Amino acid sequence: MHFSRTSLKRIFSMNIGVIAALSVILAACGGGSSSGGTTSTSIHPGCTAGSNTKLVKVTSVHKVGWSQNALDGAWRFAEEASIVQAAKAHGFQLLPTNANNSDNQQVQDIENLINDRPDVLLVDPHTEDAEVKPILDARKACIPVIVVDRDVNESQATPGRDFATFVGSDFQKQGAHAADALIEALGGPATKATIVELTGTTGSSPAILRGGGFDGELATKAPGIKIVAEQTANFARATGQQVMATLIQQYPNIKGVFAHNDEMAIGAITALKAAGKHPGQDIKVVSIDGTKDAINLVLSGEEYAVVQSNPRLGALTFDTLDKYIKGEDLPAWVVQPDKVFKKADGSAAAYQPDAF
Ligand code: GYE
Repeated sequence: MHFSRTSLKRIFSMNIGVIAALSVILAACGGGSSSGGTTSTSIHPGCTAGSNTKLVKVTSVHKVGWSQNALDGAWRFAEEASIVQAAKAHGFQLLPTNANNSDNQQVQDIENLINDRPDVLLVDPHTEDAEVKPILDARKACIPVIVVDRDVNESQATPGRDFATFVGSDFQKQGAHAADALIEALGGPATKATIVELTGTTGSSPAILRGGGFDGELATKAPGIKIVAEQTANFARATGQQVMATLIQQYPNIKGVFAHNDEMAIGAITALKAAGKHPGQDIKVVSIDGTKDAINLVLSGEEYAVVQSNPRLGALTFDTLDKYIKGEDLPAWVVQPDKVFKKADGSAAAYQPDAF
């Protein structure tokens, strides 16, 4: 198509006119940040800027913002696929972001998503405190938030007010189950032994709660089993291997390892073998998640047990969103139930085909 200079100019000035008219309409609707009674999809009817999330009426959803904290391993890939699939099944447009394990990046991602005016925002916070502010900003912009997988610090952001609800696992219970499995592996509650704990990303809700659940259960059920070192390996396999390589030199007599996730346990097992140990025989290893790699180590006997942390949160999250749209009362926490997988009782073999 070919336009003369003058016709181009006319089209241009016509568009300016349309844009100006649209801006007036948007401004009259409360356009960006405040006041209720609007027909715009960006501001939900009846929402006053900064009001209680419960009062944000979302009658129809088209655009869903999704702030993922990282895409760095089997667990996160499985979670991402599950969210993408569930959004598609609902016919929603998903706006995905990936913060690459950076709090600064995730804060920026959430602020950018707020500017995209989604109808609802899903956030999987990297750590408990850092993403509080942008979540509160979303509420102020009348965009309801569902916190998924990792929780936000609930003393700073309250479910049912600042965000709709939290959908995720009971990390504290996972930690307690891991302790029970390790106690069993080491010979029962009367055992005397030393162990080490590889912790997840510092300040993240799974690291805080898995650590608390494990340490508490161990201290009450088997006080003769002592944790001689607790060190972070950031939920990462390579870091788990490095940290374990150092720890096994410092503490050559340990009898057990608890890793906050499978990736770190797999790295630790590699390091233990390189140091001449025989995981499954002289050192018992327990971790959390349920990846295929870890379940295979349970089946080969190198890991004693894996506590499940189900990453397939998509269906539960979008069912929760459906309830929110219908105006149903949501609990403060929608719990994703988890199991424990061991070789001895056949549970690891039964689960293996479904592992991620
Ligand atoms: O255990 C780990 C991932 O937040 C529960 O994050 C999740 C944890 C999971 O990096 O593998």
